[in-house]
Amino acid sequence: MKKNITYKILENHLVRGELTSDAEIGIKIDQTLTQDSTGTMVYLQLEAMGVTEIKTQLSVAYIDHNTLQTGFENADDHEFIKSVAAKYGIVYSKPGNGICHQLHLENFANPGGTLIGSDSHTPTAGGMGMLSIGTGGLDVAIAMASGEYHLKVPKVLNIYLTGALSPWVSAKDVILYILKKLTVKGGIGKVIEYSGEGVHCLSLTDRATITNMGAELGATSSIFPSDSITKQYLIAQGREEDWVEIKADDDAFYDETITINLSNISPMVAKPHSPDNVDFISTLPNLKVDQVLIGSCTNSSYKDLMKVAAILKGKKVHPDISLGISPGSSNILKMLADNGALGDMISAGARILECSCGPCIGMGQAPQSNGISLRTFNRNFCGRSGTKNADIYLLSPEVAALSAINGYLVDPSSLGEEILIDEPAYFPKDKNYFIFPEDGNKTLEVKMGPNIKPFPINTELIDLLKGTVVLKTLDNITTDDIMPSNAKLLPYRSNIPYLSIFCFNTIDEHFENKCQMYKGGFIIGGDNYGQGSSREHAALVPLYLGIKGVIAKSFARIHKANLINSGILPLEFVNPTDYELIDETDELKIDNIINQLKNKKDITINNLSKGTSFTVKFIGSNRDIEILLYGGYLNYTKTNLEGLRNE
Ligand code: MIC
Ligand code: SF4
Repeated sequence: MKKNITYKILENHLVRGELTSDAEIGIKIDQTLTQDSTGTMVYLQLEAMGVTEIKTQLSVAYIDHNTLQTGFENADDHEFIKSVAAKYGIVYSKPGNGICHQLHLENFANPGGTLIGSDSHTPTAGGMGMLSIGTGGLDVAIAMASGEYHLKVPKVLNIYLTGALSPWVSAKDVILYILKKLTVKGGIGKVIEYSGEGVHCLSLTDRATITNMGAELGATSSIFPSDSITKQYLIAQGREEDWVEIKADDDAFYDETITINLSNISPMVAKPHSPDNVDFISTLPNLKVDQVLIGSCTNSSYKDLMKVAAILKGKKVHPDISLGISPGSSNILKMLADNGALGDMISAGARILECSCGPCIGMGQAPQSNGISLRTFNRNFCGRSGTKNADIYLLSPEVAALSAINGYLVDPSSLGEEILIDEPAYFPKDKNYFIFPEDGNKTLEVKMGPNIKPFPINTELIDLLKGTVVLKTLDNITTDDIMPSNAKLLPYRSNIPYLSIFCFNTIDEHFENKCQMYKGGFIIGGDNYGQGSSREHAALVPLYLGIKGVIAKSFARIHKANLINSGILPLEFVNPTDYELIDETDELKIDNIINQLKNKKDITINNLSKGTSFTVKFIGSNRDIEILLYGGYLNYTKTNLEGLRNE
């Protein structure tokens, strides 16, 4: 069979199973990354496995999400991560260095390699032809311990790009256009592979913007070929030796192909409150704006920020607007400082923020009440900005900068000649924010601050499950809904008991009380339950509160894996209309669950309150079933790790 890029990389890394559509395989993982808000849990889990060494070629621990340090909690978490990094030989990226995905692209990602990361936007490295997948933290810990990651062979969707971008249309518009077409569910179970002559008009960081937001499509990963543009970027980063050509065979097999003519795309915007609520900017004339934020792992590259600086040069930010800019990395910030672009931004009246995720994860810059905020970020879920009644619009850096001057959302289509910025021929090689294992203090002592609390571990599955429906949700529930993140809560990512008070807070502020009252139970969900981030807190906190199962119409990939990893049953309605017949507070009972799971039969659930029954199914591999029987992946791994490492 003529191979696509995804299959080529999977084949080169295959250590278990057969590379056929839908089969469960194990692949060798070359690199892992973590960030601080998921990282503490990852390293607690690694410690809990009792391993003495890690098996990956490279693992990096970035500190980028919570760098505010409003109390001791975060600084303690950073110290914990730093001490574990020193113990295991993990590269540590200090706060201030930048956003994990931008930094990984600059410093470590390599074409043809495999990467998993405890952050949903890990596929950013797919812009460089690396097969990179966002996973829950435990998957990363286990990949470090065993060198392996298990996944179902994804379908491969080829997006064939023709034409070229029109003036003032950028990579952000391309991915927003695709989101409009495919929706937040369109990528589930798929790797999205880009091909066609249109690929050649996209720079390396343009490609990374597109693969980054493949996460918003629910895709397992997104990937571009590695070509002369990739090579040029690696040369500029002083890493030419990392370049290899990666391309699909002529007439490669794809499960599906969509053709998109780049020339047909106009400037786009994602309207509140979902990244797929996309429209042409021209449909929103006269939108008065209060705040503009430029940055995040999607759009904080050198090229993006140079365009912004060129637009702001000699102009003034509108009096009614607060403009914030957070560069993706310290090296980008240095380049902007050295070439005068930073001065142009400051002269225009921009607020320069730290090189970190910052407002993208609600760490500061919450908009005013009912505020309108334009952002170059990737998610605009309700409440994520820190202001529940604010309206967040996602768009390109160019349009963000133009609007910051104008005071209104600007449609750039009629502006004529656009500003063109090339990738630089040379990036600085300062690496002083990194601590490499050879430079670090080789102490084996792990530093645990008082805010780092034990995390819940499930027990073996029991045969009779009984419980109350504590919550029934609508479709597309996000992990931001399940376990909100903001400046007040992010400091507690290593304190599950405290976080539990806020579980589902934006949907039902009594959720935690109800869980206490009913001693846990079940959640009923709609379609695409758990979309968005990789945070396993959205499974660990419900586990802590006694949730035994989530019964939904369908699940988002990473969250479903996190539920399995925690030993919480993710069950799907056989007949989705049964969803309508269940209410909160109904008592549910599942008999003989172990055999029903093992036999892979539809599972009968009795609704004791209504005197009815309905059927659900568990969609997963034999291995997933084993993990559930053990009460989660950590229990399973503790028993099976030696086997895994020795094979
Ligand atoms: C996000 O963008 O939602 C986050 C914050 O980066 C998350 C990780 C987290 O919740 O810590 C993600 O994308 O996985
Ligand atoms: Fe950070 Fe935002 Fe990117 Fe998540 S999406 S990694 S919070 S910049």
